Amino acid sequence: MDITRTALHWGRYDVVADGGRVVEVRPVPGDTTVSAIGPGMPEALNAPYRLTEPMVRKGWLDDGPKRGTNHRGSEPFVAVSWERATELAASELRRVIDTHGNEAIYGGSYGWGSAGRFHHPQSQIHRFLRSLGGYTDSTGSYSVGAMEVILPHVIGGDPWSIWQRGTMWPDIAEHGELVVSFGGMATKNAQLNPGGQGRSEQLEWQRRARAAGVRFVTVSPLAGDTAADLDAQWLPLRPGTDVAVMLALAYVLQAEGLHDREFLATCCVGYDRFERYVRGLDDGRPKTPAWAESISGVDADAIVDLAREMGTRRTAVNLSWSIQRQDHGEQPYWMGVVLAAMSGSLGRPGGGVASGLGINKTGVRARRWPVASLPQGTNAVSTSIPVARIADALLEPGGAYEYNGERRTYPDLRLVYWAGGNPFHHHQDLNKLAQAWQQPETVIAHDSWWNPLTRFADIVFPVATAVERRDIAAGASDLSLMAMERAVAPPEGVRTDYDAFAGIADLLGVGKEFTEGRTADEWVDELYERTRRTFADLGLEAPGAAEFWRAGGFETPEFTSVVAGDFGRLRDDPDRHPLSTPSGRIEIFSERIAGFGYDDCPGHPVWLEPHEWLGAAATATYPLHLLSNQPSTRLHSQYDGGRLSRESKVAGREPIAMHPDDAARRGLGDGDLVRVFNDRGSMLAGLRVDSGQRPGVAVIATGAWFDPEPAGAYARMCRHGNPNVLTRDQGTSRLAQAPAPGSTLVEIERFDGAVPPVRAFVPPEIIGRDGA
Ligand SMILES: Nc1nc2c(c(=O)[nH]1)N[C@H]1C(S)=C(S)[C@@H](COP(=O)(O)OP(=O)(O)OC[C@H]3O[C@@H](n4cnc5c(=O)[nH]c(N)nc54)[C@H](O)[C@@H]3O)O[C@H]1N2
Ligand SMILES: Nc1nc2c(c(=O)[nH]1)N[C@H]1C(S)=C(S)[C@@H](COP(=O)(O)OP(=O)(O)OC[C@H]3O[C@@H](n4cnc5c(=O)[nH]c(N)nc54)[C@H](O)[C@@H]3O)O[C@H]1N2
Ligand SMILES: [Mo]
Repeated sequence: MDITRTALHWGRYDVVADGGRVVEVRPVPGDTTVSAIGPGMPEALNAPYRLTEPMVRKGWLDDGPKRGTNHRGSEPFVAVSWERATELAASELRRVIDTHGNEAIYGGSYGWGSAGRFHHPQSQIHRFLRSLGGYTDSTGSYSVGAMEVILPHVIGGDPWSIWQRGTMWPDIAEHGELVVSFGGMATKNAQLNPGGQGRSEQLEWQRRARAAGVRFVTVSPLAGDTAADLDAQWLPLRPGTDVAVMLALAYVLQAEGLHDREFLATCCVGYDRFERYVRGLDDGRPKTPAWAESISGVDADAIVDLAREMGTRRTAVNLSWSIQRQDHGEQPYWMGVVLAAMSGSLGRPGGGVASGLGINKTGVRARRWPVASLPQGTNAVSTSIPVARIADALLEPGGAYEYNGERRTYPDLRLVYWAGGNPFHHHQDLNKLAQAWQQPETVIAHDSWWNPLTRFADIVFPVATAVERRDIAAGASDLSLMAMERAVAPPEGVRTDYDAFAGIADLLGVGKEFTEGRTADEWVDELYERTRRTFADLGLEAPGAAEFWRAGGFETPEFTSVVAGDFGRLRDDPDRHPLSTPSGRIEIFSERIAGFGYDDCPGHPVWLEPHEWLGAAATATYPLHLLSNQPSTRLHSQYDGGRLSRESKVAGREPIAMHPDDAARRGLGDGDLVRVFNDRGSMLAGLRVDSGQRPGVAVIATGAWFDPEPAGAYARMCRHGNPNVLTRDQGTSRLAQAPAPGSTLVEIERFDGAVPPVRAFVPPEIIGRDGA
């Protein structure tokens, strides 16, 4: 038995290997915060659906690259040698670049990968494609796509700056009195940290704030979105109606004179126009608590009480990321800032506005010591698409769209190269994506498993997992710099992303540019030395390499002490400390956005009905609102075949929860196999009856591997429960064009058909070996 310590997004573990196979993954002794995802990994690492040789889709191999008429996702594969796969990928990249130019390559490759500064797959693919002359990239994220575009207009700064500028836990614990969370602070979302979780500190800080007397309010369709021991008050609402509740809170603050007039006048612009809207002076519709109750279902008296409390106590408004992953997702974020500005707490310690408290290390600390990463070079192609417009881009080359004040056209994409991320997990309306995915001439993908991404590819490179590589891990705002020792060698036939790219780069004559003559291990050592030098320049002595690897890591001190953010400085002296908005103030009204002329995102925050919600006419056919939130048993689709996730399934499918009244009305019971459907698609799921959610709402986690039924009466139904067969592929608005899976209506019935087995973990048909 060999025991090796490593770090993953979900914590630090000791990996136990026997005969070159991982047999156990156990938490580092003494760490009680670590996630249960780790111990379930061996099943997936050694699974029969692990990729152990390069594969090429039969149709692509026989007919060569074709446009539009492909059958990706339903054809068998042919196993090939690494040499052959490398040659095929290199000559195809050469052909596409020579015939169509580098812009024809889509290398946006959105998504997560594994922990590690060097082997981070997106850094690898971007460096590789840049060494070839560039590619069409993606902008923004599925996480906070609407926030990233709206907040720079409203509070200035870079798209994620709220992460550092929002209210922090240490301040809340010391000075705060009330935290009002729209979308809660689900404890499941604290078990991860992108880049590597040292020790999870999120829940500890929540408890400290509670112990210091802070009161919590959760505005959310689910009671369980806040830890039980915080004794939060639960205000259940209809999904997608947060803006209505916030507007009514603003109405009460204004009507009772509790709004911070001086701050609104000196540190903000446009309050007067917004106030006219709140009072209904132009549209004849005052945004009263009764009005908000009719939309959101939140009790009007509770809104009045909450507004009074917000206007008189030190309050932090917390905006979960889920509330902007929906139709008009820009509005709750804009309105959340305005509400904080009105409350009198913005710019005062422990009060104000935060985004994503509860997730990862949000609010724990603003920064960590800077750690070196693989340099990516510059992209010679400037074209990019908003990340969630991928299906539209593939379907409409040259098609026009609007984005953040610009009129743009989609590039003509011929080749898609993916390493890190899984579009058949993260994208909406997967039936539409599966169709769009037939357009490009070639799809190349790297992954470790036969999952939906690799099944829908032409050339597949089988790559090593995090426990099969040596690297250095450092998570966002984490104090730990962690050694990732290689626990086992990759299985026979498996190589790293780096070696795959280096091989192709060599054939294309840019091997030296890509590798700089270093092996992967030499790069890791180089990155550690670069990190040490940076730390030393900033006055911190890190251990030498030998000591770092011997000790398994290095704990840094705090990088900066928590300081009152720039909203505090703005409040103190707005002329001396303006924000980087056009006015230098918080833009309650934005002339720039108003100038874009978008009816789906006008000049100040407004309530706009989502396309699908519980108040829509479509509820006559699809009466349930489907939430697809982050899984507690996985990181997205990663380790869906691991033990924790497999054991959570109901009737062999992803569990879906609904209220007892909704279940009773349909004659459904706990454990039933159900069919969930709307006009876009359908899926099977296993029913859990749960009174901890608002009636009318069904909840299923994202991440079950997409498993479409090939033919017959239920053709294209996902047999396994991937909710993205049901979600709508439509941008939040013309401003951000961000994904909006949160606005989805469905109906649910018992599944009475012949029960199809789940085949997500059964490899596709492999017919022969090329050249053998
Ligand atoms: N309906 C709905 N959809 C959603 C969301 C939602 O709330 N509802 N949430 C959205 C959000 S916030 C996000 S961030 C996305 C997440 O979407 P993704 O980030 O695409 O999801 P993952 O499952 O983490 O995909 C990571 C993939 O990379 C592979 N991988 C891991 N390590 C490596 C590596 O070292 N090399 C290579 N080549 N591959 C590797 C994994 O096997 C996996 O297939 O989903 C979005 N989609
Ligand atoms: N275990 C685990 N943790 C994760 C991840 C994971 O895959 N697994 N993913 C990570 C990533 S990439 C991200 S981006 C973050 C995402 O963080 P979030 O987007 O905040 O997480 P979600 O779980 O999607 O949503 C949180 C809650 O919001 C509530 N909600 C949904 N719609 C509405 C609404 O309209 N109004 C209100 N008020 N509430 C609503 C739901 O009840 C849901 O449980 O989580 C991170 N943490
Ligand atoms: Mo995310």
